[in-house]
Amino acid sequence: MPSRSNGLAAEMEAVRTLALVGASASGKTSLAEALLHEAGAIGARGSVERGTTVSDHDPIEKRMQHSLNATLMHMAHGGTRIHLIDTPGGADFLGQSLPALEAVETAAIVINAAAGIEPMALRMMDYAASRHLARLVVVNRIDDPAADLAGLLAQIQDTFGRECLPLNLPASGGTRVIDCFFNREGESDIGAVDAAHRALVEQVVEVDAAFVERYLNDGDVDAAELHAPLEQALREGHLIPVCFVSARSGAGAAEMLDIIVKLLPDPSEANPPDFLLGEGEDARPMHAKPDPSMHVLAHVFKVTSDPYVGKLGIMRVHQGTVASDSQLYIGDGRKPFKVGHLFMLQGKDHVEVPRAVPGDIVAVAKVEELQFDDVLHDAAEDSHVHLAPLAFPVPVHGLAVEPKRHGDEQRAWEILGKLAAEDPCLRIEHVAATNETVLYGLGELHLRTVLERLREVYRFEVQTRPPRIAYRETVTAPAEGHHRHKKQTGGAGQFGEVFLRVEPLSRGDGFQFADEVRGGAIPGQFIPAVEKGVREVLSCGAIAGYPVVDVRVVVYDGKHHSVDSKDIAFATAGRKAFMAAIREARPVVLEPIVQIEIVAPEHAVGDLTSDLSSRRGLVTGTSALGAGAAAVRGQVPMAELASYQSRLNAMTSGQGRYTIALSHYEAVPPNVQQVLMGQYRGREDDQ
Ligand SMILES: Nc1nc2c(ncn2[C@@H]2O[C@H](COP(=O)(O)OP(=O)(O)OP(=O)(O)O)[C@@H](O)[C@H]2O)c(=O)[nH]1
Ligand SMILES: [Mg+2]
Repeated sequence: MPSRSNGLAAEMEAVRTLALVGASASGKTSLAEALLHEAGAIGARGSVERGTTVSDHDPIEKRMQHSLNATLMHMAHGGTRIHLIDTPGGADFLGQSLPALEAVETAAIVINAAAGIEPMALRMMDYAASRHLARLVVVNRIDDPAADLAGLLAQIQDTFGRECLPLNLPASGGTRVIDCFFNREGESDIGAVDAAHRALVEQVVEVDAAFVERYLNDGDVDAAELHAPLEQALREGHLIPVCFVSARSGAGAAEMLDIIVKLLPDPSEANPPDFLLGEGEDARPMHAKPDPSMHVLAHVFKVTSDPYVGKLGIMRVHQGTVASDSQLYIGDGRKPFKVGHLFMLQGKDHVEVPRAVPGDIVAVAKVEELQFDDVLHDAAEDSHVHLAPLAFPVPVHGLAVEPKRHGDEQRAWEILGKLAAEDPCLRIEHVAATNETVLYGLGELHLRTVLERLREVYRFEVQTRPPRIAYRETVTAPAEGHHRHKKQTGGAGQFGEVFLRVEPLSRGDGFQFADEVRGGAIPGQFIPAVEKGVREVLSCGAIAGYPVVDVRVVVYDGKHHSVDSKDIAFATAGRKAFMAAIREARPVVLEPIVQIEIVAPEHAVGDLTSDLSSRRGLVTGTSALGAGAAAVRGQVPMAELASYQSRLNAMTSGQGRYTIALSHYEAVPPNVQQVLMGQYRGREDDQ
């Protein structure tokens, strides 16, 4: 009789994990539906248009007819359990699609046969390669008469390499597919099956000299014997198989299930994920072992919380077996939690399961401490294990938000904080310089869906506007300032007099304060008060109301009075002397300049560069990225990027994306400075 652990090992070998990734509208959600239907997991096949798919179950997804979240599904085929993750194809939702790659052995890059290779397919291919995943190219929509399948296959090989070889081919006008791995007979819509079979077998045997020899001697090797070299080729990226399917007609869906079960790696056949043991610079690489009898290592790659269902943590088990009575620790936390009910998800539905082996993707409910990217374990030595971080795009698209109802600020902060904790590409920040709460995301669409969720799920209304620009003030020449503060009111008076000078510092040097008062003209005990007064100006500004930076202040003389001098008098004198000095020191307003990188179709490059110049920008380089895409890099003032995404959409038919990162601060042109100073005087006058 097999021991319990052998039984679990067999259970693990019968698990496959697959993430559907690739461009928006390539048909991932429809394909998930076709696969679930083919495997018998659902009765009728739903459609994206009618809002009846298992995957797009969120009301906002249904309305938009696009996926916005990574959705988990599972099905059984040929005694094997398949975990399928459908991801959104929109570049605004990389915070959902990228973590899915941490939970699977195989990334299936779905390509819309009528649209060709789109930028998201390139991006996902790169991400999957960087995580050492097995990759499968799925050409969807073979029913579409507009599709040139032979041309597309050639383009796939040009773009992703000659190791992209079909496992099956479209036939009978795209109404079915013919296998070309196990089978070598027949004629497809795009060429003879035999030729495709040979190309595939030759590629696979290349990873093992013994097989090369057999192939050369016998002219073929039985595909049934090629399992080990096939898995090796997938692990090493020596083979990127291609399969054809129509999610709409279902042609190729059964064959795709067979491919998943028979050819794609089980958890023990894939490259182990890159874990790190230790913190910071001392962290060293560590591999989890896909062994159900070892201690547990599981990674939380998604959390969701909503007011109705509560919190759900979704984890991929990498090592050991998690059962409902398991006690698991979260990272370096000291108190374990009891797993309780374990669920496999089918879209919005839950199915309770008794345990999860390596490869399984399961959810636990109502564990409030669980956070995105946590590692769960049951052994003390694993308390400092992390998954190697993913290179998430930095959210730079900002929107200032304010609750419609006064007094709701704290609640807004809490709910937005919760949403940001679920999405690694969403950030919420209180910007002290402008006193605003700013939500940063990957694009307008991203933020719009967050605000819709806020409104529909949390019933919370906010007003939004473009964030204020974080201008700064500084000086460009040395100058002197003086102020005598004298107040005589009935009893004790106030007296303090300060002479100081300001000097410009290099950009980024901040603020320096020096005391060069000789002979006790200002007694030492009052110097901190002078500095305090000076520092008040630092945050409020002297000419346009923005923080003052990169300036050195030297207090060198003053006067005091033995009775009337006090801290408040010197603070006032210091503040006013500093303001006076700044106004004499050729002050300027500085603005943030960002590095921008725009990725867009090549034909738009001319428009993009001239548009950047018209925004006071500087183009520093352009380069071709392959597959008709190009990158434009440059520098541009942040203030010129308000609603840039819509302009970019117009110039690139919605294909363009941009990222920005703060580069440095630079003086604004004199006309802009006049405007900013005018607005400040306006505000001052109002008060
Ligand atoms: N003709 C045809 N249409 C398809 C096929 N697969 C999907 N579609 C249609 O293409 C559109 C987009 O399909 P989805 O399944 O939502 O695409 P997706 O990749 O999930 O898109 P995102 O969720 O935005 O990433 C829908 O209108 C589908 O009905 C197919 O095989 N053939
Ligand atoms: Mg979808």
